[in-house]
Amino acid sequence: MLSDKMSDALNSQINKEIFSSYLYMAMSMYFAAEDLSGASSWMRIQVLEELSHAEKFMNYVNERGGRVSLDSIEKPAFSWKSPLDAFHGAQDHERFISSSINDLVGLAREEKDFMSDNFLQWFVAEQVEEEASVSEVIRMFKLAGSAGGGLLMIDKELGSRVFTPPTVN
Ligand code: OFO
Repeated sequence: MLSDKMSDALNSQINKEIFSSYLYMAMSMYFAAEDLSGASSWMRIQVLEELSHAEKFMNYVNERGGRVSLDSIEKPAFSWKSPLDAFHGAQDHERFISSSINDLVGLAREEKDFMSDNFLQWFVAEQVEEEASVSEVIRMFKLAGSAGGGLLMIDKELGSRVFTPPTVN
């Protein structure tokens, strides 16, 4: 059985994961408006990933006899200065999520809740990938600079991303 403290912290993380999907949907719409269909599609896949993260947390809370309590979702930004600025926003957000996962692991250890600690290790590894994939896109945008042709090539590359659902337990 989850402690109240752990249950509250996991519920707060569920809200953060759903906010992540909302933020990336807003970014996807921004890219669509900028005629960058590849970047828009990349972000739509990110939306699905985030929802799968939320689902993983919800399933876990249920499995441990906790109660999922969905809270309201904060309004995300809807416009960015440039494609690079949007991906910098995504990078900042992923760093924030990594630190939130680290705090959850810290709490699980403090409470000697080793089941939660073990469950959270999937997210610790996932955040390495999440941060790396956004950093890779930023690197590509920086290399392309403001050249229109380079931007189109990156957009095409981003459009080739496919969604691979993580195993949801
Ligand atoms: Fe982007 O990893 Fe979940 O929030």
